[in-house]
Amino acid sequence: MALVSETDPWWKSAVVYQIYPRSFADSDGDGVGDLRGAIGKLDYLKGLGVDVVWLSPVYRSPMDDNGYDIADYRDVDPLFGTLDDLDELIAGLHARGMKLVMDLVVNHTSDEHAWFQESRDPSSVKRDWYFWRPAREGFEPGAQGAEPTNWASFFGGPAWTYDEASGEYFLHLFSPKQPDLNWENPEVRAAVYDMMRWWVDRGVDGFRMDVINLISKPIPLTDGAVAPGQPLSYDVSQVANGPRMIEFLEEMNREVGIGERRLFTVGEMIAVDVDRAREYTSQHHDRLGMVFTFEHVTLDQEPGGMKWDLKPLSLPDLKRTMARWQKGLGTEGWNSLYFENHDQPRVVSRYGDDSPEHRVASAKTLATVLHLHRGTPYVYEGQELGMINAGFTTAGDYRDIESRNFYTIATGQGVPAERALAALAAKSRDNARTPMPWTPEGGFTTGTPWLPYNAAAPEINVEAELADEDSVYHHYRRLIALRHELEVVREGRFELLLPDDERIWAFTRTLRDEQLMVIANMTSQVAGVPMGSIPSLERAELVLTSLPAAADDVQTLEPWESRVYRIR
Ligand code: TEU
Repeated sequence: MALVSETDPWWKSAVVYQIYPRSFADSDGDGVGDLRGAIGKLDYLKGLGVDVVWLSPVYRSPMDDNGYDIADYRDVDPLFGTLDDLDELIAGLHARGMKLVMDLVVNHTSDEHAWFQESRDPSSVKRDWYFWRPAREGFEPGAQGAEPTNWASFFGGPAWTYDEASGEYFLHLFSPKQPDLNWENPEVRAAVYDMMRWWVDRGVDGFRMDVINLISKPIPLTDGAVAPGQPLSYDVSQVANGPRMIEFLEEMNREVGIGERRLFTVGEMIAVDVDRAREYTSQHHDRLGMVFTFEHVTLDQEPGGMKWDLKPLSLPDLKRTMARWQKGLGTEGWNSLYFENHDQPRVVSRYGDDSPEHRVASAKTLATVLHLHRGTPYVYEGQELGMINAGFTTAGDYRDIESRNFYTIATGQGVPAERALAALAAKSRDNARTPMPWTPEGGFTTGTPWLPYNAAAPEINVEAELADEDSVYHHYRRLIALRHELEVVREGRFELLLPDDERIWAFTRTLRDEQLMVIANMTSQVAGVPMGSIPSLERAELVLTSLPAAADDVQTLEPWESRVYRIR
């Protein structure tokens, strides 16, 4: 007899917490976070109530991209600790009823991985494990424009690097130290599945799959569309969602036993639309549990402009985009719900108001709307504190490869330094990577942190927020508890209200005869609610609010006030 829980994926009621290990907790005073640091914080995570920890890469790596360049998939980098520490982390999580999801970075390896080292030799059996190609026809190898295709790397410059020793180029969609694996080769796939099984046997509960829809490439590799005035093609659709994506995902599922073992999977996907995401996450197939889309985090980006050209967010755009995903994935697929991760700026600075006056209320209200959508919510370390952007002002403050390359390339092309710095201040990945402030003094390390603390750490830190019942932290704790408690949060049908309203974000979630209504003022001014357009609140019970005390009626909302009503 099938148990109910076997047909209902367990992650539907789960909340995921992302640890970016470098910035989470440092146990040995070298200024870089590590596994023993994380082990020391498990009770903190349990207290917040999260079910799953997604651990960003801790594998052996030269750290060109902070570990997203892996040199050995089966070992822990000494910077972070040892395999024994990782085993202890897994055991510590399991003992507290939490699970561990590892980051799986298999679109590329590090150029220092043994596979790539072997592949450098043209006569090696591993030559075909990566994409080696001769110069463009009619071009001298190594000459300008001789790259096999016109693709740009996501981190700037061409996606091909010339290797003089063999006279050929290798493909790297990210840094030259991150060569792309050739998934067309069955040996590559077998090696990846074998490694995944090895981790599952070690006790991990699933995988967050880095840029997974880039693994199937359009063969043959050909030029992409070029925007006017651009030397290279930034046409992501050219390289994403290749023809064998579904086949590879299903094969991986079978070979690793993902469905059978009820493993958690989330695929990070650049350039995925709702229809494709529904195919990838369909409950009728064993492909992916859910995907990370980028649509709702590119709405403040000027399309076709310079990378990170800023555009003010339109609230109706954000609401409608999220609603389209809610409807589009429907009951067949499943959504991931996120505003932050290690690549995105802090949401309270981005879509909220990080001034001392409105920070707490806007952080809570952004959390409320996100967590009460249908899907699996993600909390990125520090988001539960309402942490704000780093506030860096000089190019030298940035450590991230993408940020540093961006600055060099933009200013090299004549973009004024102030404009490039303004873009970095808003969008740099380092905004999310400042060390986790555990105490007013910092408390992340006894040494010098690899990246400075946020200047707001004396006010925004774990110690202060644990002690304050009205803090952003306690609001997150309540939201997480609400999801565990109420079936309607997990399963309820989503309906957006007031789609065109520029100030109010309102929606309902409905399951059988139970309804939740979420209503939020997304501005720093008092806002009126058009009462005729929302369900009657006569039999409504207020279950959560962003303000310590809410007024009786909902006609007027304070700045960034949000309320959750339960109607039965
Ligand atoms: O991110 C993929 C990715 O697309 C990001 O580079 C993103 O587009 C960019 O940072 C937004 O400005 C994943 C990882 O999350 C990221 O940390 C890695 O650098 C990247 O893949 C390569 O592994």
